[in-house]
Amino acid sequence: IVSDSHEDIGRENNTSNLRAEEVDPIEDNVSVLFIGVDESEKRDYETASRSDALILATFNKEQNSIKLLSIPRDSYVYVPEIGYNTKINHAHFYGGPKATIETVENFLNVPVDYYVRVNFEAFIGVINSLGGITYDVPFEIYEQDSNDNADAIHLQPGEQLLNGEEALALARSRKYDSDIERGKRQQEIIKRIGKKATSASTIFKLGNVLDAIGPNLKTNLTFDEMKSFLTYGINKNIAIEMINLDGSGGFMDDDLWYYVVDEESRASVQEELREHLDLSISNKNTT
Ligand code: C30
Repeated sequence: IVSDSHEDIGRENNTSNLRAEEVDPIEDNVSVLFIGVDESEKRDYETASRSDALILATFNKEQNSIKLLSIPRDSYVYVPEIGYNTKINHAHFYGGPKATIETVENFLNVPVDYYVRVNFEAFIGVINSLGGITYDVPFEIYEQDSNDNADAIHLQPGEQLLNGEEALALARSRKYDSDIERGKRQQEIIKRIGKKATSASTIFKLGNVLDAIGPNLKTNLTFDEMKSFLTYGINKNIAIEMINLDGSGGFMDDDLWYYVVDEESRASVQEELREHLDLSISNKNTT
């Protein structure tokens, strides 16, 4: 059923190079990288889009807990696909989900088992198929819609039900504060999507949703694996924790802004996520 959405990235046994053996998303503690790209019907970048939202989720089955790490899109990191440092969101431009996953794995030394990539249309489709998500909008927002029409979306502050276009505007908006704060809103949005998709009142027809969204969503999860993730979350009290990478530095080069993640923060996040996945706290590539 998911032929239009399913896409492996060519790893042996669909397994991360940082894994000693294959993992099972139902039994094991695994990670999922959510990738939001700056592509829409209007922009039509084909594969040459950037990942402006990058959120790594780790699942711990015994603890019933999920950690959501937001990785700032301007982070200055080594991109193995091209062999030099640049913005993390450019990895996707050069080599899609595969290059993005390799970059995140190299940066954090944490295996990325699965990815789910959405463009603007897929994101809108997911939210609308859930009947919207509730969100406490922090301030009045005027934002572009998915076709980049200026100020087409206008939100008032306060808890409210957002449709797909409105949630997208919230996920993209950064002019009122910063990309870092935008990343925090994206974490909260993913949490809301997850809660709604697994709530008793929502009959989430995954098959119909994926059919409607088609190739705008790409994932190396099979249909059954996606289904089991959702089933796992139903009626469970799962603790969801947000994590962020601190950065004290940044620099401009050729008119582009780069964010520099503090080495200490990178190391402590790495340790926290490896522990959450039940991996040994070890140095690079010694999983
Ligand atoms: C069962 C399982 C495992 C899954 C089930 C399904 C689930 C749970 C799916 C979850 C949905 C997913 C995968 C979500 C992914 C993560 C999120 C939250 C994605 C949200 C949005 C998205 C699709 C992509 C990211 C879009 C972002 C953040 C930015 C792109 C600004 C320019 C130059 C100006 C421009 C200005 C604004 C809005 N724009 O938007 O417009 O390109 O943003 O900051 O680059 O541009 O600056 O200065 O020209 O107008 O201010 P943008 P920009």
